[in-house]
Amino acid sequence: MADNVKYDVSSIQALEGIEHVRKRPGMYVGGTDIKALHHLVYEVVDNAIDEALAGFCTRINITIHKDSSVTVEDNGRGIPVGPHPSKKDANGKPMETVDVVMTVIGAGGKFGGGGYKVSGGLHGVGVSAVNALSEWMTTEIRRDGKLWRQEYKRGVPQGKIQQVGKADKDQTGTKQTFKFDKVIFTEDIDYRFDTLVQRFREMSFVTRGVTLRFVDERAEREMTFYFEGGITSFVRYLNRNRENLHPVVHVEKEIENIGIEAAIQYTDAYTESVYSFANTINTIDGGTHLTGLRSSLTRVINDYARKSGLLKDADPNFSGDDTREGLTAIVSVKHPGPQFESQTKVKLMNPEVQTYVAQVVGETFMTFLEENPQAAKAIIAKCLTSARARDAARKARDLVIRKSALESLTLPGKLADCSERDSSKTELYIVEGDSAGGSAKQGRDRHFQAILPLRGKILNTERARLDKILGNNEVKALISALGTGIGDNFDLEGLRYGRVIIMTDADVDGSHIRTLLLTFFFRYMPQLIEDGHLYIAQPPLYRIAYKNNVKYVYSDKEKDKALKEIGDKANLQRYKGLGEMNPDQLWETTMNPANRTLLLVTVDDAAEADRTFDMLMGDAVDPRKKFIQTHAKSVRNLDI
Ligand code: 28F
Repeated sequence: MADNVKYDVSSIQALEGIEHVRKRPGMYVGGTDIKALHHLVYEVVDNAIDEALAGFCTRINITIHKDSSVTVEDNGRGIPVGPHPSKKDANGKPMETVDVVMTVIGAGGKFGGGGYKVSGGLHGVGVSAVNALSEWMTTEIRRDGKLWRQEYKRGVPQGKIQQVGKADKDQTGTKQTFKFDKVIFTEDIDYRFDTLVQRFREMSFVTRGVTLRFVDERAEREMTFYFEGGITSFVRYLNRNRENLHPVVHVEKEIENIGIEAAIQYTDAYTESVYSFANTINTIDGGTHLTGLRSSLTRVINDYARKSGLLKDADPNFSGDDTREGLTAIVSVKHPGPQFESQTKVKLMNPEVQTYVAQVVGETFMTFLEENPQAAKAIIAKCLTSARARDAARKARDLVIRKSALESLTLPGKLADCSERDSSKTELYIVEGDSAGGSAKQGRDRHFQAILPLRGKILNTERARLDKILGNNEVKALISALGTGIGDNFDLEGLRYGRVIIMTDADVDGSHIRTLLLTFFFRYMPQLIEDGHLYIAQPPLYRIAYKNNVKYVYSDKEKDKALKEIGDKANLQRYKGLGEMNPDQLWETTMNPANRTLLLVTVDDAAEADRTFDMLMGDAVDPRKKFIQTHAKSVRNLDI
């Protein structure tokens, strides 16, 4: 049938568009890596979310099949079937609507096409880009009592849309199934359950009343999200292990066509957990909506504290940091024309949003304080404590920073340094535990590899502020070994090793220490990460011996594959920790540049760790343990 297809003007443009997407995937989905792969799913789900935000859809089902094809199905109106109102071919004949949506690059996205797109906005490139990057894609539409189907290969329609059955009159919706094109994406990547779950959870929190069901047929796992209370539920969820000071304060208003919603609750925690969303996208770099929320809370709390005499004339105002400690809040805006800082940085820039959010949140929170004096008192007492603690911590930290500048002149005793002095050639392995440290010292190439063993728990103080970590001896040793200083004194010029490699066990403690180190680097030495100096070592999970050969594998998938090839003559050993490997094995598998794989840590990874740190350092022990355990494996893969 494909032979009979004549390409009209729009469809010729579509073909050129498809070619361009396949040639330059980076411009449309941000690359060909695992992030870009997940992007495909978000793009399709975004369309269903849009249909939900428009008020026509209540259920969204997402399924990853065994072959890694993905189905997304909604119970919305269904993409209209029939001629498209504006896209015409060379003969003046209109194109089929579904083909416009599925093949004209930018038709459904932010490049226009009428009717604004609420969800997404950041990607917003349209489902046509997903189609172009898929080996095949099938669209099924239920509408007007009929079931329609259209198929595509690498973005090209395979004939004309066909009616393939009937549907109940009240059964409408859109179903998209696609298989990402292996030719395009980085070899051997696949969807990660946890990454997708995280995104779907966030999406459903900010789209109240929609049930999102996610099934992973590869591992027979599934999750359903439904949040009746929207972001209020989100705040309750975040504070589930914390002691709160008052019920969640919620506000929802529309100003100048911009939907503004916020939910706020203070707890006795030391950290701030504030998340911002623009058109359901988690804006991890914040932006004007977040600034508006924060500034209004600081202003209102100061105003109220003065008025009520809780803050005396002689006391200075609370700083932003003081009013943020223990704050859990979500701000979510729905904007018809969102401006983002750039394609990759997720930061909202529209200036008017700051004013509107500050106004709406300020009014609501002031009213709340006035009507709930007990809660107000508790919040202000918390701010006072935090102001005092911050003052004390600042003094302590300055001391440590000044001292560490001095101490960095002497190298720590436990550092096994390398002989090479040219930092473009040197590597520092930060190793957990003395026994693993011993193997690493013996196994390394001492010419360019230095080893710094850190003892077991770098941090055992519950609920410690990160400031405290600076006083820790292990961390002090790390700072001096690196030679850069920290905080305001940081100087990349001083860096003694071109690569700084975190090497920890693939178990719970290992992932805890890794998270802690990532958080430390993120907060005190971000340039180290930005400049691409920080890595994570990948020790093997198994050793497979057969006949006279030995093979090391780094994932369960690889292990299964290898065992299939070798058969049952194989002798399998699982490595529980680095300490179980002898020095030669450690060198061969994890340290030898010829064989090893290193994961480069990006700022995103570290920011994730920083958020995770919050959760790891929370109050209740059980949920924390559980979190670390369920995430231990994925932390290994940097999917924290
Ligand atoms: C599985 C992912 O993509 N859902 C969608 C709709 C509904 C309409 C629509 C979509 C019409 C003219 C483009 C229906 N009825 N889920 C989805 N649900 N697209 S995608 O319209 C597309 C536009 O050009 C829809 C009336 N208006 C819109």
